[in-house]
Amino acid sequence: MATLKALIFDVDGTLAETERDAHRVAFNDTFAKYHLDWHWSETLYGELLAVTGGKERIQHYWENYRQDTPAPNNKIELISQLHRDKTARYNEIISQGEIALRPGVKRLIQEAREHGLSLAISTTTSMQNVTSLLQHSGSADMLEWFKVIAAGDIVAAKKPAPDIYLVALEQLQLPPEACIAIEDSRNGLQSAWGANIHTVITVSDYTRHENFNEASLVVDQLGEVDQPFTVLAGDAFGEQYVSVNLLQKLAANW
Ligand code: XBP
Ligand code: MG
Repeated sequence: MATLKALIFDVDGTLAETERDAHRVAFNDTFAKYHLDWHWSETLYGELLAVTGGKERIQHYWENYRQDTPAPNNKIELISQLHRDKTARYNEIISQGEIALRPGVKRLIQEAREHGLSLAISTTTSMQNVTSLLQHSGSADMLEWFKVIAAGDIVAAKKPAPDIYLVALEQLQLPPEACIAIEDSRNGLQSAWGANIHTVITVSDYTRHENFNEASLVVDQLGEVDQPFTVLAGDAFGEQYVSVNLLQKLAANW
């Protein structure tokens, strides 16, 4: 039996559906700007998501799909430059405010605050991207609600490695059994579970077919009072949406 003290949220796919209409578009716009004949279709992007991290994804694509594109001596620097431009473009897209938070995200975060739980983020994407998503899709002060934000290149090994969750635990100064991770992908689940953190999965557009065997609960969305979730695996104790009460019931069974 564990007492829940913190929720640790993934970002892309979990807080918002950012991948297809924001990250993917930003990558493609950047490739066009650099006159590269690269285009990531919605389907191809789903395959490429197996590799986490934008720079790592570009390198993986170049080396495995486009060996016909000549590589300059400063290839790694060029990838970093492409990625900087992609981040700028992503921030432009997010600042238009058209990518909404997923159902139940803001409600659960507010509920957690009312219960005195700490909030953290554990993500592969950059601090800059997290900041603009919370600001434009959440609210002006939402960033301040999070005690810890573990993001991007602060770890050498990105998800599915556990490192980014281990950083979050260290900064929260909590043991894994006092926390629950909210994730949307197999890579994210492996990362959290690798740090011994129990995980609730809210499947996203690109991840609903993935294997979530190690998860405590798998749902199609966090849900709202008037918009119940569908339970895909695990026991939701008859609840209709992911509430602090439900997360505490899950924790009581660890
Ligand atoms: C998802 C990812 C990220 C984004 C791109 O991370 O794999 O790499 O697709 O982000 P998570 P950057 O779900 O863990 O947040 O281009 O900023 O690396
Ligand atoms: Mg994710």
